[in-house]
Amino acid sequence: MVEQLGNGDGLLLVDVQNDFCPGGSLAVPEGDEVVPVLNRWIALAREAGIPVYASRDWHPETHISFRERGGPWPPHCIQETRGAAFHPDLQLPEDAAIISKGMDPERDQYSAFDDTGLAERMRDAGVERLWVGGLAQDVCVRASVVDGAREGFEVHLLLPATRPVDATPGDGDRAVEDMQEAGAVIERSAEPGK
Ligand code: VGL
Ligand code: ZN
Repeated sequence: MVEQLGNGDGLLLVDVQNDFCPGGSLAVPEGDEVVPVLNRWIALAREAGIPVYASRDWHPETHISFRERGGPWPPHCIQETRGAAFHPDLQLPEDAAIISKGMDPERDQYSAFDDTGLAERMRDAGVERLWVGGLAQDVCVRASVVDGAREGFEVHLLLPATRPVDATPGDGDRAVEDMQEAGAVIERSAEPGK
């Protein structure tokens, strides 16, 4: 729980992209329901003047994670397509830092911290405590939260601002356990201070 956001806080929105929402090519059930919750956190972040980071999956047309290449996923989030765009209702601040990942056709990057320079950028901005939501809870959110904790940030998972793809039933619950074990605080309320 947090009373107020301020100095030392940062907000990370993971992969809130059309392809991960209903109607998208790798739709997360109820994935779009994270958007209004995250919009409230974005508003709080702006009031507090804290930095907002938004990662995006940004794949070339033939990516190693795609089924046609033996990977686990249908093609998704192909660079410059509508599916790769942020959800249209997400009120991303103009000065939000965009972190693209998954651009190497031969390698996947689930974590927003994997070889992106994000941890250094956050440290340079004075971030110590990180609030994280987005998609998918059991894939890129999980990897980003675990890495963020390993990088030494005090990571808080905004549970109502995430949804699992649940490729195997129970993946979401297991991911939450993994994140907690990695040292993340699991926030079960949709609003700060509650
Ligand atoms: C993701 C599956 C494949 C994610 C990315 O953003 O959670 N999931 N690529
Ligand atoms: Zn991907």
